[in-house]
Amino acid sequence: MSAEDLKEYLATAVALAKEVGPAFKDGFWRTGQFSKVSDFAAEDKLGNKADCVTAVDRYIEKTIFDRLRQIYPTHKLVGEESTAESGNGCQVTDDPTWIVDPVDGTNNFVHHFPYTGISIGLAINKEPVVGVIYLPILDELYTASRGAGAFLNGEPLPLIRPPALTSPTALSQCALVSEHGSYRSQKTMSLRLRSLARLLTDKQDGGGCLQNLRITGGACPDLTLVAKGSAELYWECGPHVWDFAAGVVIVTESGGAVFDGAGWWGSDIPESERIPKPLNMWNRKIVAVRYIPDLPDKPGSGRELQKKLAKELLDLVDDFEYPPDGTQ
Ligand code: LIP
Repeated sequence: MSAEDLKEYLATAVALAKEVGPAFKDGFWRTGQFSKVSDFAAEDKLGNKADCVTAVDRYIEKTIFDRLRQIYPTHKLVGEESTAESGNGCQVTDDPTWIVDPVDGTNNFVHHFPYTGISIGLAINKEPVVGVIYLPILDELYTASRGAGAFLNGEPLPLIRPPALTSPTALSQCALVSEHGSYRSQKTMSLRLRSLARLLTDKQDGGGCLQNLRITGGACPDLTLVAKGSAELYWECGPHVWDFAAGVVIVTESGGAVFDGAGWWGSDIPESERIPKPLNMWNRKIVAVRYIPDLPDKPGSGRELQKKLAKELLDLVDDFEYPPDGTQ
């Protein structure tokens, strides 16, 4: 895969995101709640009304997939609506694979809350290499491709730069974005809430004393905040590969780092082995850390701090069991 190929794939993803933008905006302003009288009513996916799909999700995914099939007939396609509705996980291959969430932050979409958008990622040889997130209501287009940087409406990311962008050395200097997810069993919710409580609790009581916790309602907006420099960390267990494939490219190309998000709380893994592992994007557990500038006279310290912050977080959160999105 050459730099020219990546440029072309990125241009395709941008063109597709822009093409479906008007349908997204149109749907956003219509009735989106569980009303029976609207063609745009949200349908319940999990039986608990916490996860929903609208006609707009299906329309956008179909439009994008129809175009991709015409342009790249041999490429594989993974999409929130078609893949989730077929009920089958994906067989992960080295083939170019487009990974699409037509409406990320669907709950925001149906509540007319603008942190919602279209996510188009491309993985080649199982590695995410192109990412486009378009938040049409906020008029924010995030673009990135492997080795060529990340941008917001053409401005290089991170948008916040040193000296305004400092080098946090502990969770107590960090803002975390996370989500409550749509699986609401008592077991899942209590693991999640206890993990968040530990992260927020004072250090003398065994916590991380995180400075700030935010929930925007979608993995895509969360990852764009990390790429921009407006949040230090994103951690979530349970989102799907289509929620974050594009965001992973945008974060890493902005100088950020991504890791496996399975926590170590209560595990007997010795301290010496608690090293944040590379992200497996089909496993639904992720930590992302924003770009951290090196400390004065300490080259490489920014990368070390990214690992340190991820470790500090993972030490305090539980592991969660979710069926993976794909098998290799
Ligand atoms: C959502 C993700 C979010 C997760 C939700 C859901 P959707 O995606 O953005 O991170 O917590 O459960 O998967 O359904 O709005 O596209």
